[in-house]
Amino acid sequence: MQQMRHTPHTLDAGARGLYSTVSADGLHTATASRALASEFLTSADRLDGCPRDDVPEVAFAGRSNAGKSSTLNRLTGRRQLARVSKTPGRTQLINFFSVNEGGRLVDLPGYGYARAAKARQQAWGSAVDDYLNRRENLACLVLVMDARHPLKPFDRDMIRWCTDRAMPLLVLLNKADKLKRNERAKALGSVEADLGPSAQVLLFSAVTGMGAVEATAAVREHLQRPPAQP
Ligand SMILES: Nc1nc2c(ncn2[C@@H]2O[C@H](COP(=O)(O)OP(=O)(O)OP(=O)(O)O)[C@@H](O)[C@H]2O)c(=O)[nH]1
Ligand SMILES: [Mg+2]
Repeated sequence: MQQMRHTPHTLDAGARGLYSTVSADGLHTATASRALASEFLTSADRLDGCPRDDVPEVAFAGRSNAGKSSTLNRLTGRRQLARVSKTPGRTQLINFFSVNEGGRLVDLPGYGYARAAKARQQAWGSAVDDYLNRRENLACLVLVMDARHPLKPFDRDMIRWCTDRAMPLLVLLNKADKLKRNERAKALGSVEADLGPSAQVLLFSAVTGMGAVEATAAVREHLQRPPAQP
């Protein structure tokens, strides 16, 4: 098993923002919402390149450009841990990050990146499909959607995939900073009504930190649990 490093690192303004949103209700909340300090571990372009051990993983899936890598950075308190880009298709490999307190975060390539060559798109797609269908380490899927354009066909496929396997699902309506207050409430209400009680749905912004305390606590809980049985 790969040794996890406990390298000290500096929290950036994002992580401090995460702390400052913790109110006075005590140490427990502060611990549960602390950023998930992490280090890059490795990348894989297919399933057999993934780490071989039984460390639980929480994977970030979603359409290209939805903000998966930005979300991972927000939750780890490190602005540049996973690579972010305005151009869709930035993340092209399955990227693994070791969480210092245990578990791993996995940044998946996005779906629906039209400008990539078809053959490459299919190669990424099959690596992600294999990861989702065969990776026994997977403990929870975080589905990142653009709050302005939720529940596209790919998102629905992912939700169905989770429901069919009883895979824990956390849905983040990212880029909520781009919505007005009433639009946020509407987006949250309609996605919650659509999904029912099987998934936790949060308004989120990787940029402002909205929803980060709740999302961090949810992810942390899944990282501490053994992976679901296949
Ligand atoms: N306003 C706003 N922009 C965001 C937010 N999250 C991400 N972005 C921007 O959206 C773009 C895509 O972000 P990424 O994190 O690279 O998206 P991704 O889902 O990892 O994309 P792929 O790796 O291509 O699949 C970047 O320009 C980010 O700065 C957010 O919460 N609010
Ligand atoms: Mg990415």
